[in-house]
Amino acid sequence: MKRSIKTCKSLKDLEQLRLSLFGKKGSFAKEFAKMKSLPNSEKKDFAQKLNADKELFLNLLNDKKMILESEAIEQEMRDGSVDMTLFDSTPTSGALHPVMETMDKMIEYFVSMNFSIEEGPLVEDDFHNFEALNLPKYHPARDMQDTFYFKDSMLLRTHTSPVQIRTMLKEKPPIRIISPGAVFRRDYDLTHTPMFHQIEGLVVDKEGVVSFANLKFILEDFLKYMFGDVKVRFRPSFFPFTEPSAEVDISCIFCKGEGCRVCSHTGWLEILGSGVVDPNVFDAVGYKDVSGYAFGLGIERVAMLTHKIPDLRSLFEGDLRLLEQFR
Ligand code: 2NM
Repeated sequence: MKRSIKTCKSLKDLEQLRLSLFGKKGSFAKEFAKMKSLPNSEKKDFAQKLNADKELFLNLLNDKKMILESEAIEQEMRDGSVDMTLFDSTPTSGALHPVMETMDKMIEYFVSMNFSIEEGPLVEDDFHNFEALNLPKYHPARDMQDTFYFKDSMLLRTHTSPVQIRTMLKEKPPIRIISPGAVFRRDYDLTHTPMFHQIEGLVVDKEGVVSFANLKFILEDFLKYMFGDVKVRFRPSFFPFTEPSAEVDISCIFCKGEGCRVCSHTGWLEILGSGVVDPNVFDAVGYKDVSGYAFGLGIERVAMLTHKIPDLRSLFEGDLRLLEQFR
């Protein structure tokens, strides 16, 4: 019986054992009943022995009950807790981030037009990011860029134009490239994040081969590929690295040019910067008797317009509820 109590596995079984010992028809009831038929001289000894046994078994039962109860509580806690290391085998499909999807679509267009893709370092030096782009030190146009600087005039590139400079330094014309990638500026508000993505393009050939007319054709065709049936407008502008320069607008894709809040009631959305490459840029890379055009645009802005994403910052919060909408 002692052994049965010690090896008992559940509170229910233990209760059965208790009843078989201490129930109305249990062993102890039967033993105590025997007392009546004993001679008086033996009663005392018998009762003492029986009481000692009773004490012993009550203790055994109690101890075992406490052990089983605490085991039951531990089991309950284990069952109720979540095992973070368990593998969830429910299949889920990922989604391309809208910025990358938009970038891919842009790259697809330019690759189909025979442009090659060039990439370069995110950490640049002053020469490739500014100096070679007709932005000499203390030029007021550098105020246009709020730059993240490291020591020794190293910096996070503020545009992907240094990739164009690197390409021209290592290759001879003709050049026909795009440079997609991340760029960095010290800006943070509703419409600016310190990191965003750009695609820039550069076409260079012998003097007179590429002209503003080629630039105009490619950009009009590109914008119709990206936005569908839109009107395209070239507006004179200024960039240190191009002359002449133009900003390129499309008719507002929300109000079809009628005027709405997105286009600030102008009917137009500004998408691109572009121009004919300034001779100073070619001088900086040692190119002679060439002409070319270049352009650049921000990818987030296009992704926001085509997907109607109202807040730029939501693109960088890593919230799955945004991504799930693009599966
Ligand atoms: C823009 C607008 C206009 C540009 C110029 C060059 C380079 F390296 F050829 F000089 N790369 N990108 C350029 C020109 C970029 O972005 C708004």
